[in-house]
Amino acid sequence: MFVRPRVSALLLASSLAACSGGKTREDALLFRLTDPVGDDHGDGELVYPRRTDLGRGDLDVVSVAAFADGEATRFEVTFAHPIARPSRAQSVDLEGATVAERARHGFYTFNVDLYVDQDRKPGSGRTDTLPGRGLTLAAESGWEKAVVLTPRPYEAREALRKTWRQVALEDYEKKSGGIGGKVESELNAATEQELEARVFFPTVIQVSGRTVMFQVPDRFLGAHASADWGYGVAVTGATIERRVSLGGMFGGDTSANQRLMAMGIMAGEPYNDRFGGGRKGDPSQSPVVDLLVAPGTTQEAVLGAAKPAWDVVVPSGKSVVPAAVAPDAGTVEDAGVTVDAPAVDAGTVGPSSPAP
Ligand SMILES: [Ca+2]
Ligand SMILES: [Ca+2]
Repeated sequence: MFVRPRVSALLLASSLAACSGGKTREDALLFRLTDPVGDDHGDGELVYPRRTDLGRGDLDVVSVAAFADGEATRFEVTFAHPIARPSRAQSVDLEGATVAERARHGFYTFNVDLYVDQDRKPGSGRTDTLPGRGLTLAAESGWEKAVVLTPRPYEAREALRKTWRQVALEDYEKKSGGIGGKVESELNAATEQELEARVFFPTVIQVSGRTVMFQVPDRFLGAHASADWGYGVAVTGATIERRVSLGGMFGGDTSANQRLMAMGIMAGEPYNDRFGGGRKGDPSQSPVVDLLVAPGTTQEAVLGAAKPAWDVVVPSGKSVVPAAVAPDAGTVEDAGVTVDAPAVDAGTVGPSSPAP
């Protein structure tokens, strides 16, 4: 199952290289979302880990843009600070591996999740987020596709596959008792199918200054990313050390990275690999550092103690299609949310543009 992503990654890598830095005349801005500067504090109280290579501003997203790029969408996520590059001098775990060996795609301190609500139909799609994110999307913001930009995409995919497989096995066991070999392989195949259809881990990635660019092929999203779809964007701190498998040969799977590469949060002072400032008595608090939210709500509220459902942001501002009264989806009125208009900005926005 790793053959296909690697092969297509190579093809995309060569096409990206041919475009010299990812910018071509055909570049067309599909949409751009902006996020406040200085809100990389989760619910308002999150404290960065105690370490020298990660601090305030480093995980602060200021914009997320999407460009048509051949048979793919190129996303560009821009942070407030230059992106930390993996070092060959810094070792990351007890095995003595360096950060550069663990993270081979030019970044290592963050994950960016993109939950894409393609049909905008209430009640359609998944509302859960990836393990370790601690967030739930609103029923009218269910996602059909998720894109997970993470420093170790192959390992993250494998970890998610193991988690989903475990959930599938447990669900089946609860309903039907024991699991035979045939059923188990059917569940494995169904899990792999769901993962392939639903979640994409980019491997064609470029880091330039404050911006990380990554490609998502049209064959995954079904088309270029649309300004009429909804996007849920969440940034977490990344962990890149290798988890050691402690058994789990039968049933219980302890080798899966249960937080899927996301750094956790705890009450009180931060550690080297954990955010601090978490709420006491709230072990399920989201460790998300920066979040894009729809107009009318705040990041601090969504990540706060009340944990309201999280709404995706629709770049075009078009409202949800009411299921019962939508004879023609093309006539839905504009809700008036302000976002950069691609027609005006196309060609003027690029990886080197200063953020607002
Ligand atoms: Ca921000
Ligand atoms: Ca934010």
